[in-house]
Amino acid sequence: MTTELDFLDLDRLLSEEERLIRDTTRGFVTDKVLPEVAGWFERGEFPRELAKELGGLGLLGMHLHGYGCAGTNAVSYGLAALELEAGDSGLRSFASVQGSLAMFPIWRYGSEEQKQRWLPRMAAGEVIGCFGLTEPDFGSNPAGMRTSARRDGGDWLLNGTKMWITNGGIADVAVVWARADEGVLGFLVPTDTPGFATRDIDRKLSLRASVTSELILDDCRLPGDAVLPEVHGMRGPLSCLNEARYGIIWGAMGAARACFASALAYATTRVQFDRPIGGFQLTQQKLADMLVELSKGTLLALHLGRMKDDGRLTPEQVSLGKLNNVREALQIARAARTILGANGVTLEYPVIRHANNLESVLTYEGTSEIHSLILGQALTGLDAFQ
Ligand code: TGC
Ligand code: FAD
Repeated sequence: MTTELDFLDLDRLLSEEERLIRDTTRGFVTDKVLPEVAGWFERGEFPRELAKELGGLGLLGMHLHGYGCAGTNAVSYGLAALELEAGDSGLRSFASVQGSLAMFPIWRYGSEEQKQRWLPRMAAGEVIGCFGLTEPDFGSNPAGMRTSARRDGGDWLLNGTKMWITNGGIADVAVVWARADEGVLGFLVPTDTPGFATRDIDRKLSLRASVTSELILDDCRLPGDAVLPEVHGMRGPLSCLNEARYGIIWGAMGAARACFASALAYATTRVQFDRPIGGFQLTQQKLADMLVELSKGTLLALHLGRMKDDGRLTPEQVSLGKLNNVREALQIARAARTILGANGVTLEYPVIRHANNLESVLTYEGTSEIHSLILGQALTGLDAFQ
């Protein structure tokens, strides 16, 4: 990586193993993703075969231990998320949902039989998972969910609709959160179960290289052992979000780095008024601001990663990281877009794709407003959610 892209020499803060994982992921993105991703984005597709390739590299559920998972530290998981998102936020989303939102709840709250049944094939990318929490009427406030689970003899019957579910239409198993008499429970729903259906959300202008779907549960009958036995209440789904939000803190800096690199290269070669546009002070101001925020955000991600590896990272600290890094990544993408002028609005360059993707990243996994309120509550002790 050139000095401009690692201005603070953060490379020196990484172990040899962490660098190896980062470089392997970067190589995969360079060889297999970058040549194709504009086409995937344009056609609105996520090639399913990528799942097995990511699995083969050990990138799915990589920070989980046992059951075929790589068992890396949190910093390595973050570095991989950064490199995947430097390719496209849709690719990082796939890995986040698979590893942190579908595999993590099974690993953390599942029975031994559930872990054995699902995790090794999910780590290999042979089985794809999704995470159904959001509903049409309950996004920022998932505690209001209407999807219900009721007992019917030894079985469970699930009814309801989940909305905006990444990987929904390509999933083999859905982790569905539903309200039961005992409180909110998590269910493992094989997607070929009668009463389960999906409908992909079309006409999406952001995160296009990712499948986003509605999940429909219509008297979906599940055996008694489909429930995750080790958790009930909103703590279940919200704790999974910590894992995925942590990956986004890193991932957003990948999208930002790609935009910065593109703008820097363009600024030194594009000539107007007889000189490279990088020679104008206004362009230099933009590049300097981008560099400052990229460097600070990456340093923040690394600090939070080291805290996670020490077992000291709190959900509120994750909120700080997600709020800052996604917001700044979006600013970097928008500034980069202006430097590229008209070329900045085409798929010939990665910038508008990243900028559009980051609009979704700003909203999912807790909007920037929700993370501000989480921090406000931590500071004042006062809940301003309602
Ligand atoms: P609240 O009453 O505060 O808490 C209920 C219970 O949950 C516990 N808890 C947490 N536990 C672990 N980690 C967290 N981050 C937690 N937040 C809360 C809490 O301790 C309590 O436990 P217990 O045992 O005492 O019952 O919860 P609330 O319902 O008032 O919610 C607060 C709020 C607004 C912060 C929460 O609802 C929230 O975070 N809303 C945002 C929703 C969201 O982020 N949805 C994401 C859906 S998934 C997604 O977007 C995937 S995109 C992935 C991709 O494509 O990459
Ligand atoms: P709303 O909650 O309706 O919010 C609308 C606006 O109101 C936002 O600006 C919000 O910040 C603001 N607002 C809401 N409440 C307050 C408040 N108390 N104070 C101030 N402002 C407030 N969900 C899943 O479960 N699984 C997935 O895999 C998944 N993947 C997604 C993929 C994509 C591409 C997208 C776009 C979303 C995905 N989501 C997923 C859903 C995502 O988590 C929600 O969109 C998000 O939580 C926000 O919910 P909402 O869209 O209903 O917005």
